[in-house]
Amino acid sequence: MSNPASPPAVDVLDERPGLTFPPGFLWGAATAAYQIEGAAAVDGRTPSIWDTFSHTEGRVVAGHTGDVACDHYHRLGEDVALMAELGLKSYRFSVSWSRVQPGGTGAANPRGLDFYRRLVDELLANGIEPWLTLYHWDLPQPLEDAGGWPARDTAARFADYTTLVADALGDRVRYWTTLNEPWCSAFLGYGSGVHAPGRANGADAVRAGHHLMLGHGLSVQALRAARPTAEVGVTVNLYPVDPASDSPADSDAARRIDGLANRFFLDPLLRGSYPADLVADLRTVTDFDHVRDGDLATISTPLDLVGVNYYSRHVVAAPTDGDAAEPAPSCWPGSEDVRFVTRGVPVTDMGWEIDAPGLLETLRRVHGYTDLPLYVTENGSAFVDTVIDGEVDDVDRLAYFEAHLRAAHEAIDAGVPLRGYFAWSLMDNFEWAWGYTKRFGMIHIDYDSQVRTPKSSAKWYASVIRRNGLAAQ
Ligand code: IFM
Repeated sequence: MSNPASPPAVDVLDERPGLTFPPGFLWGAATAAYQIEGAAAVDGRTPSIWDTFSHTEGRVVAGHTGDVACDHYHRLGEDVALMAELGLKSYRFSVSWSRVQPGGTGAANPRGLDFYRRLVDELLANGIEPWLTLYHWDLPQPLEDAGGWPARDTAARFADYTTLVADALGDRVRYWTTLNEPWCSAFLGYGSGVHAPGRANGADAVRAGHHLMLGHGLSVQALRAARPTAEVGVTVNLYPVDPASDSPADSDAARRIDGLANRFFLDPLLRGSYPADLVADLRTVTDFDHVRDGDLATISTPLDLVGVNYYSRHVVAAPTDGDAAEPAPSCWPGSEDVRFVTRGVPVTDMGWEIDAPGLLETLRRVHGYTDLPLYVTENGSAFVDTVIDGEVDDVDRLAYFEAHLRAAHEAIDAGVPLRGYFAWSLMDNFEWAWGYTKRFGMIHIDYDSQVRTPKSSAKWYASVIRRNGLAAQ
């Protein structure tokens, strides 16, 4: 029992100091074409693998598709005005390959390119730096029909498409990302099949990962040729991977998953080689005969920046007896039976553990690979939002951003050249296999009326941008 004479307790642990970010820190928000644009069959756009996948029964929750999404294609002016109200310094969007080069080969579609020209011009007119991602998972369907990313030729097609976009937009876009999260394209798209195109074959997933990176390298070279002054990078999604215990078996499970999740991409892209232990782990899956002389040199073509997408941490344990039966389709080929463990810490609506220190750890790790400028190109959380009297008070999302920005600031203090941060996402959108059932946005979308409502997190983020940092609490 407390002593009634003592003063009320002061929770000093909850007093957090204000933090200022370096001058010029690039505050942004991100989206992706298929997740927001809609207008799936408008102005010459043809299907991508996500159109096909979402229209296939049983692939996406509740049969949701990106046909309309946030109708951003028709609401570009309103959406850029909302970005300007937020005070965004930069907006990261992706280009729909099927919109600007229907079918994935041949001539450009001028009406598709016009949409992005208008978007970029509107951003620039509002003082917002456009940040263009060339590939956020939406391969033109005919390229999938010709073999998709497991086929080497897709990498060359990606380079052609890059040139076409660079020729059209390179005069007004400074920042370019080739790929977004190649792990998802390769291992969810071709390994477990929970993402488009929905194929489930470990060897195909590994080949797809390699050809995505090859396409990236060719794309960097195409961008350099078309626009020597462009700032070019790639975005990878990374996770700290911890063993559930200090047993050697759990440590080995963590090493294996870290190899597939992180080093599969970081090592070729930034060091020009595949890690030997990863190649050994995958020996029952593939003999890597798809890797040709010169590929790794192309993949590691020098960059100007690296984009890091961070959401959560993996904690893993060794298989228990009996786990190794018939391997089910998996996004962890060769390591299908590793167990993913939950620690009982708070999670988001995706079930992903909230782990802000993991962002610091991840940024320090990438900096260990390279001195290049780093950007957090995505970070955010899904929570169930409720609109009450026209307001959405998303305190959990706001707290998630706040904690991760503190971790980002700690990374800068630790010497990481972190130059910017992009919240995922500007607005609620089509969350892939989850359809519209998961909301990541700072702006609420009513999918019936298309009314946009900035949530509390949006107003808070605007104040962070204004003061270039976090207020004391
Ligand atoms: O919505 C996705 C985005 O497309 C890629 N990064 C992770 C986000 C949340 O799942």
